This record gives sequence, C-alpha cells and structure tokens, in this order.
Amino acid sequence: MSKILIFVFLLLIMNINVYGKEVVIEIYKKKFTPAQITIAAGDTVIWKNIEKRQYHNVWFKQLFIEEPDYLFPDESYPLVFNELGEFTYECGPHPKMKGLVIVQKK
Ligand SMILES: [Cu+2]
Repeated sequence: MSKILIFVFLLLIMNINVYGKEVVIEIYKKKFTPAQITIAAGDTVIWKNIEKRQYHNVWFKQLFIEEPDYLFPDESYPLVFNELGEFTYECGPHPKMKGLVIVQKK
C-alpha cells in the first residue's frame, strides 16, 4: 500500500471517530422503520423515503417550530444529534406516523 493510501485510510478512520456513525431509518408504507432508535451523541440519522409515490417529512416539533420540506421518494434527510435526550418526531402530512430518537453519551 502506498503512503498516500495509508494517509487517506487514516483520515477516513479519524472522520468516523469525529463525526460518529450513520444510522438509516427507512420510510415505507407510512411507517418509520425502525420507529425507535438509540444512538450516541454525534451520530447522524438519515431518513430515506423508499415509497413509490408517497411524500413524507420528519418533523421534530419540539425542536423546529416550522415544518420541514416534504421528502419525496428516493430522497433522504440527514440530521446530526449532538444533544443528549429523547426526541419524538412525526410526519407532518400523516401525524399518525411517529418516531423516537434516543441520544445517549458516546
Ligand atoms: Cu408521512
């Protein structure tokens, strides 16, 4: 392995440590799956709409007063969680769709 490759590899490892993990939540058939996740502070949650036609969004009403833009099929919505706590969210157009993100210490 060349020195440049080793350097790039080290950078990648450092990035993972600095920015945390990425966790994917799929939106399908009007459900968030998994509906509840536990992550570490600094992790990124990425919601992916894998419906054929239906749009949704991911609305943390307690954190953001304004409703976010709709998420159309094949679009994703990443959020980094740096604060500890339990954060509930729902889908604006479908308030019965609910989810919970629990953020714990690293
Ligand atoms: Cu929805």
